[in-house]
Amino acid sequence: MSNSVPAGYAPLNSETLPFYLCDKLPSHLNLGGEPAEWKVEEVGDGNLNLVFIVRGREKTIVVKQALPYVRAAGESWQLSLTRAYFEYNVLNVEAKFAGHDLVPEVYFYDQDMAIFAMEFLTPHVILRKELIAGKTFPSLAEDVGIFLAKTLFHTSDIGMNAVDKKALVSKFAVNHELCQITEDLIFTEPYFDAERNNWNSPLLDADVHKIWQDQEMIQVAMRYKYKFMTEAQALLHGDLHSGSIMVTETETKVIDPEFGFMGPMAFDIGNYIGNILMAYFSRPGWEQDHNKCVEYQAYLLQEINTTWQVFVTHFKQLWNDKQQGDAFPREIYQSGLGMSALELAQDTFFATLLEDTLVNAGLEMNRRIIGFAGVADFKQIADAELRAQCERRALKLARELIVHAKQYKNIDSIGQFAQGC
Ligand code: SR1
Ligand code: MG
Repeated sequence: MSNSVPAGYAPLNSETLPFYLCDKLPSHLNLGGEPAEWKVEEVGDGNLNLVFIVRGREKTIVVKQALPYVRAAGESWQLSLTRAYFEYNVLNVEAKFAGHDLVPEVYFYDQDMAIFAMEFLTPHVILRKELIAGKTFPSLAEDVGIFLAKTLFHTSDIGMNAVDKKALVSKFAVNHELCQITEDLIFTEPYFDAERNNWNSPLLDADVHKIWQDQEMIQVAMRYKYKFMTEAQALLHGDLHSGSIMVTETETKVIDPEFGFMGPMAFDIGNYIGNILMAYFSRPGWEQDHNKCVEYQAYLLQEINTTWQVFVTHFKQLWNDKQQGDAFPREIYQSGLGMSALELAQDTFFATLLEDTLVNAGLEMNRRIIGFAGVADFKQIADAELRAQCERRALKLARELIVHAKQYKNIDSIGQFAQGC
């Protein structure tokens, strides 16, 4: 795939999109009425792309188009259009393994225009907004745990045959530009005085300067950057934060996998947990009633525990029942050494995965507080001093997770440290 802008590419707007779509929409996708009467709204509030809702008389769809630059930074930060290709393809792989209960349906993709159309999710709302509003979701932890187990297991050498798995590695290795954004923004820039960093200054200046001197933590961050760059374990969503999940009371849909590539499983799990922890630490900035605040924080810790437990249970079940996958082969475990050896192998696997998950959660928290791409949970707290207090506590836990991850033998115990922050 080329990084240049194809001759046929032009960014669309609310006026031009209907005319583009009437040529491109597959015949089974009838929005109803004339294109001129379709109601089009640009609703993108993410860092990268244009996102349109197109409402016809009978059907509404979402259309997402990549820009040749980072939307949140402007044209000075060029970025190739290929991310639309990766997002479309990751959505298809995720849907194959996790199903359309958890992943939206995609309708078509046009490479020249770096655009694809997908299911309009309604009345779903972005999870981050709902967490800030203090809402609870009875099936969220179960859904995210299952999403992680199915997508990570089936695209790993444990659950997929080696030829198919290596084909995925090759296909998604070309997403190197978005990988580099992650490598820079998560693993490198928060740990030195990078121009793009953007923290709650001057209140956090001293805290951030201290982090730049924290050799113990920085060495771990660099080790995990290397793991991110080299451990092609499974197809990652690549950006699994609470802004990449849409929810209703009963449904969960994972969107926006344009950062997808074959990387370490712990990156996705840690990213998600890190974001729930940021909801936890930002809570006092949103909820003045102390009891309600504590109650919601307890709910968030419980969400983390359940997500991890559901993930492990489902991943283990898939592993026990597996029919293919050259790692941990059936010949050895299902019929040779037997189930007790399999349990031992799994215990070791999940112990390492938990350690790596906690480190990645801590790294995600650091970067959202220090680096270029902050999160609304903290950034939209109006009182800068209160925000700084919340962020300082989060930075304390982040350091603990990064430096002492090995000491946490089960996920529950991080809740105790979080409460002590
Ligand atoms: C330049 S992109 C900044 C961030 O936005 C995306 O959602 C990813 O989290 C990325 O790191
Ligand atoms: Mg995104």
